[in-house]
Amino acid sequence: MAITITAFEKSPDGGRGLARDTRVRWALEEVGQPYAVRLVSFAAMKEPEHVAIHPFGQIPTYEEGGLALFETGAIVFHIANRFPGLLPEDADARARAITWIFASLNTVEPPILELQTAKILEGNKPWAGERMPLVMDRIRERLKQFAARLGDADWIDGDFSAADLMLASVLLRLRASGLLDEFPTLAAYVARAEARPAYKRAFAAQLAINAP
Ligand SMILES: N[C@@H](CCC(=O)N[C@@H](CS)C(=O)NCC(=O)O)C(=O)O
Repeated sequence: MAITITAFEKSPDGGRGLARDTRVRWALEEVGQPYAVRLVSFAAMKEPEHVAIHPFGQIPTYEEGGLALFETGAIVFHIANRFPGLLPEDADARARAITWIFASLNTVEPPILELQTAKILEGNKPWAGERMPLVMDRIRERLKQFAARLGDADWIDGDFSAADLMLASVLLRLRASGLLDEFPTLAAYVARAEARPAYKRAFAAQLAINAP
C-alpha cells in the first residue's frame, strides 16, 4: 500500500530538520518503506481538504490506503507496529519502548516547546527576560532526569527503537539553545541517532525541499 505524508512547502526552519515530518521520514527510512510527500503551504493546511485529515491544520499527516493519521507519536508508533525494525519482539520490551514514545511527547517535549514559545511568541514581552531562566531550568531538570536514566548506554532500553527515534527528535530541537551541550551524554546520544543512515536520508530529503 502506497504511503503519502505531508510536509511544509517551505519549512520555517530553512531545512534544519526541526519540522516534524523529519521524524516520520526517519521512521519510514528505518523500516525501508518508500513514501511520497505532498507539500502543503500554511494556507493550504487550514483548508477543509487538509483539515479533514489533520483536524488541527498541521503537518505531518500519514496516508496509507484508506487510513489517514496525524500526530507524530501515533504515526511513528503505527509505522513501528506495522513494519519490523523499530520495536522489540519481546512483549515487555515493546511495552517499555512504547512507554518511552509517550514520555518523549508528554514529558520531555513540553518544556522544550515552552522555550520555543518564550523565544518566538513572547520574546518581546516586558517580562520575557524574567521568564526565560525559569523555562531553561525546567528543561535542565528534564534533561538531568533523562540523562540519569540513560547513563552510559547507547540507547534508552536495549537496541535502537522508535523510542530513541522520538526522544532524539525531541532533544535535537535544543541544539541551538546550547542546553544539550550542558549534558555531554545526551549530546552524544543525539549525535549517535543523527549518524544513523536512515536519519541522514530523512534529513537530506527534507533539506532538498527546504534549503534556503
Ligand atoms: N503534536 C503534533 C504537532 C504538530 C505540529 O506542531 N506541526 C507543526 C510543524 S512541526 C505545524 O504544522 N505548524 C503549523 C501550524 O500549527 O499552523 C505532532 O507531533 O504531530
